[in-house]
Amino acid sequence: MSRQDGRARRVSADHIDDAGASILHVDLDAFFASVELLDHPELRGKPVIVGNRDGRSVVTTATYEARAYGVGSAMPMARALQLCPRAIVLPPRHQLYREYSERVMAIFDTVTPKVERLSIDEAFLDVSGAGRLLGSPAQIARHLRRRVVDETGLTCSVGAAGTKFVAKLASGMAKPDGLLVVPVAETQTFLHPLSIRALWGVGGKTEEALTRLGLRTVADIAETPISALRSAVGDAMAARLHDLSNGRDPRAVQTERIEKSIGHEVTFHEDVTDYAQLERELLRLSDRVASRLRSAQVMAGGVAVKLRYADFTTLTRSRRLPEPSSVARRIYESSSELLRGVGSRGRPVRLIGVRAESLSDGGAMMGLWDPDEEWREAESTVDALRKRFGTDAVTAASLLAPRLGTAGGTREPGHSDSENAP
Ligand code: TTP
Ligand code: MG
Repeated sequence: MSRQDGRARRVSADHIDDAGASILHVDLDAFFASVELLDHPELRGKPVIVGNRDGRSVVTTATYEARAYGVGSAMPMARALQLCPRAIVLPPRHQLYREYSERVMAIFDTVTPKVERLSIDEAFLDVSGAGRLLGSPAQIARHLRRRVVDETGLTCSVGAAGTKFVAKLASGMAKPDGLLVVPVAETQTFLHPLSIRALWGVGGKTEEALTRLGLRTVADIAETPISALRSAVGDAMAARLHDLSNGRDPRAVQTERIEKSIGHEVTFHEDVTDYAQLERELLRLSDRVASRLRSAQVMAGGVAVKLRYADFTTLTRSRRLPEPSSVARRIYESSSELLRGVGSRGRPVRLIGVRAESLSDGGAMMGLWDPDEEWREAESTVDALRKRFGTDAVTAASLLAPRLGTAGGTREPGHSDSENAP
């Protein structure tokens, strides 16, 4: 998609047909950086990066002024500072961001009970029932944006549409500090010129396969018979692409959260400095977490990694998954990226943990559009085997063997596990 630097910003005029555009996607602008600016007003208008300066760290987020230089989330810090040498780098203060997140979410909760929190700074709101009290979707969105800025000093962007998928795309285009309403009747016109990458789940191999067929825009996909899509990207992905490109997205705003998170952590008897061993632990923990997600029939929207060093300093890093998942491989991929982002290799670690966050009801999506169908099935088979033969009968390594070669996932002697879903 676009570079998310605000250059392609699209917002709605005051009088727009918003009937039925009652799903709002709200996302705070440059969230961590914007919170920092509240404490450092003298830095307003300057390129500011949030992240650790040390060599191997990555950018957590950056102000739009820094994004103009090409700086973006997850970029190595060293690269970001090459692109924008005069950027001011501030270390993250996660607790503070959580507090602001709670305050913003509490504002959403006063607008409608139908709020689905997606991550620390974004949520879907279904305002179809809120109309009598607060007005039309666009009026509600304006009211909400005003309240968020008045009560917290933070700006957010809102997309309003008939479906979640389109609302989320719209908020992204409205950034920063904008509102974009996609009238329901114009959903197709809105979607069709977009690149295939705008479609949820399209990247990497799927994108390559579609490009090979000569498909470049959403309109191209909408016009392709589903049978042709099936042979290119498989049944589940074809069904999803066919629906999304035609403006259909059956997912409802989900308010119920079964649990807040599911996590496992391990305390080593002897501090670990070997990076490969930490990676192996992540693999094993990811496998456990995923297995519990599946048995609870939920999907994780995000993953967090916790590290406690020998001196007892503890840090957690989290990120959202490209899309909700209950597949060990996905949890592992994200958690190991997080571990890599921490830097400070070689520092003795006493505890490591993996936590699946932003859980949502898996049933709504599974089987409908599920590009990870094969992995999920394989892993479910493992679940069944474990039920019969015990947890250690099938190791994490055997799950992920094709990619990870010899990484051993069996229990290392000399550490204790804890399970800690709240
Ligand atoms: P985003 O909403 O993706 O990004 P943002 O709010 O900084 O910027 P914008 O929405 O205007 O494009 O993520 C919210 C916060 O989550 C972000 O401020 C920092 C954190 N985050 C990470 O820690 N790692 C990541 O890889 C990403 C994408 C975000
Ligand atoms: Mg944001």
